[in-house]
Amino acid sequence: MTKKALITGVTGQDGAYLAEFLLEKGYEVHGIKRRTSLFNTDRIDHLYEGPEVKTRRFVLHHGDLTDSSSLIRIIQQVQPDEIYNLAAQSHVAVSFEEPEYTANSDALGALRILEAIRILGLEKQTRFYQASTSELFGLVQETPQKETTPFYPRSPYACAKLYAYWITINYREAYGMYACNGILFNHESPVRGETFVTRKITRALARIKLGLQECLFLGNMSARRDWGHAKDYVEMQWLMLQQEQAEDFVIATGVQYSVRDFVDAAAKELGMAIRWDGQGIDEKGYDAKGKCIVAVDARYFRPTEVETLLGDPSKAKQKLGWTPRISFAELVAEMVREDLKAAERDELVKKHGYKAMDYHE
Ligand code: NDP
Ligand code: GDR
Repeated sequence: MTKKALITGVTGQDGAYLAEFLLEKGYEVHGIKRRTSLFNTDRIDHLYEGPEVKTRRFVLHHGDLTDSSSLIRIIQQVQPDEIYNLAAQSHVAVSFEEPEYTANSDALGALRILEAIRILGLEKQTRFYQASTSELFGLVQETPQKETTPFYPRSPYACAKLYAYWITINYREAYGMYACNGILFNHESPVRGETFVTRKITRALARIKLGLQECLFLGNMSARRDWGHAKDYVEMQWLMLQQEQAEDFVIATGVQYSVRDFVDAAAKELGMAIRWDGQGIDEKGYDAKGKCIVAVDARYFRPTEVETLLGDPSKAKQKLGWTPRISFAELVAEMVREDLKAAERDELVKKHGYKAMDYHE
């Protein structure tokens, strides 16, 4: 029997990698996307199989985590073996500006799916994965962080995800559902959203190199993160749903770098040496000609910051046999390579007198 998976947040970074991974495994994959005024399926367009509905193994449904009716309808129609709840307002800084919406989608969204499973009587049939986060550790109480480390959320995003984490465990214990949390540390890729710091850096430096942009403005460059590759991490999401018993796992590389280290690594990949000057809010980076190409902009500081995160993935290694394959250096190199290609395309467009695509944060 072909297994059926339902992915919320299929148009996002992880959703796209997971859909591709599950299709390769032979699954029928259903994805929930929300209605948008512009196309937002760039990351999954390559998975589209043509108009013949009967033979398609990749199917999209319109729905929204803030709309129970759509979730119940889709789950009833698909009767999935596995649900991966990846949809979220996932930007920590934005959550300070939209705290109520973030709670609605990220906290109550998980509850709505769990309730839909229960209302439809699928508790024993449908396995549930919740995209939990290292942001739960926030103001860290122990280093490195593992499954038993106490949480201390530091943003409306992390507070919402804390509710989703516990409601997943509660439904597992109350109703015997196979429901689990993957506590994932930061993971990136060439299709990472452009406003997360890694992608912002690789995209901006590539454009600066080609003269399409003057300067890269960042917030807290001392923040330290445990960065992995999204492609590695979605495999673990699947593995977590293939165990005999549902359990929660930390997924991380066990290695930590600062934002500034990431800038240096990306610049090196592009053959751009950066000379640093100052500290904290004065910090600036200059190129070989003495031109300032990286500077701090206080607009990107957060009201409460997560300064440092470092994961201990021992449990996942031992019980899931999971280890990350792609190194930090390979991740940076791949992201830089893809953003340089995109910048070259923009350069060509500009050379022919057209306005290149741009975005504003
Ligand atoms: P993205 O921001 O790239 O993708 C989020 C997805 O959720 C998009 O498809 C988005 O749709 C969708 N979405 C947002 N709000 C709603 C809503 N109300 N209803 C339906 N869909 C919605 O996130 P990632 O792929 O990076 O992350 C996946 C999940 O993992 C998220 O829950 C995130 O919080 C969590 N996580 C991510 C980590 C990371 O480092 N990447 C680490 C730990 C946890 P649209 O395309 O329309 O915006
Ligand atoms: P994070 O990722 O908040 O860890 O959440 P992000 O890349 O946004 O920030 C990482 C660190 O870099 C600092 N920073 C900046 N961040 C952004 N976005 N833009 C800047 O200009 C900038 N300058 C410095 C931040 O302050 C922070 O310390 C991500 C998301 O994917 C979440 O959904 C997920 O749960 C966590 O990772 C694990």
